[in-house]
Amino acid sequence: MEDLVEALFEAEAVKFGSFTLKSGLASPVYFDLRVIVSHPRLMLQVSERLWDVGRSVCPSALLCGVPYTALPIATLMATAHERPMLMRRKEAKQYGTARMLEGAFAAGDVCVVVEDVVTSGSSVLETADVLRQHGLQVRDALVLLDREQGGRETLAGAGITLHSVCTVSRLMQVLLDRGRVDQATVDSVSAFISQNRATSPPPASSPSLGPGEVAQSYGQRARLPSTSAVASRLLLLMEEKRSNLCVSADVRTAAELLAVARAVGPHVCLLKTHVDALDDFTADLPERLAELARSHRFLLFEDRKFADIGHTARRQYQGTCGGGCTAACDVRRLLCGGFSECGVWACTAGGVFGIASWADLVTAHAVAGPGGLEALAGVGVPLGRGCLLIAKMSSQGALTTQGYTQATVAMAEARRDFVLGFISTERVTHDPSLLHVTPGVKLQPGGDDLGQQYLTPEEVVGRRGCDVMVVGRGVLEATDVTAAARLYQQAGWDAYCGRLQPATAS
Ligand code: S5P
Repeated sequence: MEDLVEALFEAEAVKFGSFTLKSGLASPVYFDLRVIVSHPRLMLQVSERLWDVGRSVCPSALLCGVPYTALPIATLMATAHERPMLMRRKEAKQYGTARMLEGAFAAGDVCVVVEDVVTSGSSVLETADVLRQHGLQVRDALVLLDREQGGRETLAGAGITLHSVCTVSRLMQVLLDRGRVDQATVDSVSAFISQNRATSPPPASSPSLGPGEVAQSYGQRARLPSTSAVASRLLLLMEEKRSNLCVSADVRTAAELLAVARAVGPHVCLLKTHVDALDDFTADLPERLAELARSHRFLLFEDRKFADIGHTARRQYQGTCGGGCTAACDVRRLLCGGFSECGVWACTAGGVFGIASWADLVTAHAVAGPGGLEALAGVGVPLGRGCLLIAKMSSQGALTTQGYTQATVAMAEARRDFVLGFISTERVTHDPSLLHVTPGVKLQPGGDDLGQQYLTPEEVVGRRGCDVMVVGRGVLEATDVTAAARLYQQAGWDAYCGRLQPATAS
């Protein structure tokens, strides 16, 4: 590695002096790895060192170099070791196929990102985003030089482990030991690096976080004229309970669901359910859940993800009626479209789960267009219910692309009486009266073997400015579920307080 550092210095891939960076900052050091294309031996050395670092971490992964500098490096690694690679385009072709990714792959394949220098991590993230949008799993990045300016941490927050051949501190030490630089240069570089640690940027496609959304407390946002009644109820509850935690109670039986509700109740603002995944749903379960929700002060959130045409979605959302009706009387009347008595012959309602009769919130996809949402709103609004539209999913390869997300936001804006916000891994609007509820959260970033991707509470609430974090297995798989919920509650609240202005932080 020492010889490689010296060779980079000789090839002027590392320079010292005064350089103006793209950001406008004056830097005493400059790394330009593009020059190595003129030094074939050095290119080989660089690619072999990256291979040494990477081969044990990702034995059979595809390789993808961040364009352009890392493209030839990844190519050398791929050809020397017979490892297939992918090529990411920086811009879509104007003719033929509009592919952003070239090469053969299948959804679920693992791909490692290769980069020359990492500063904030944003260029690795951009490439990782494209790979993930194509269904690939990205968990590792190989880099020649880590500038130690926050990139490692940012990438970890996005579930990517950075493996570097060398850090700037190590490089400076080698050059000092070999008499290539003096101590004053080493000191000025290390001062520059520590004073200019990049903070994690919001994701590229996310609106930047302005004072509108992040500097106002939940309580302040609850009182905005544009905040819907349901959003306001939730925001006030969050402030009162000091909790932005939603536990996703993904369990098998009704007894387990009630036990989880009891255990996490004091620590959550929302309890999320998938009642259609229970083995033994019975008509009395919603009322028992509602009792716990009342006593522990949380809202019930059925994650039904409606996605059908309006006519079908309405039937799925409305309650069971005609004999099996479990809804309170006034609710039943509403669901029955005004009939005073429920009866199979008269009732338009359907669905054994009776979701509208008990769930304060539901989720819906925008994919079916406004008709689906209209139908749901027709049922939910008179009952004082709310809906979260799914804007950006947490799973790898999710098809919630930027255009789709924008259309979802537009649909939400047209039904503000029903839509209180979004399910999204990042903020998709500046509007502080719309909530961002984020699944895929764990204290340790990473993922599962089916494409779920986890970010930390600090990343989701602190950096990305989301409002509620959804935690399932992070809590449910703990030996002490209550203690785990308390831990997540604290982590989420700390992240929220950290992002507020000092004047409003509590
Ligand atoms: O994009 C999404 C949307 C949702 S609602 N990604 C998700 O993971 N979810 C839900 O959040 C998912 O259905 C599950 O109930 C929960 C995440 O659970 P965990 O165990 O992975 O934390």
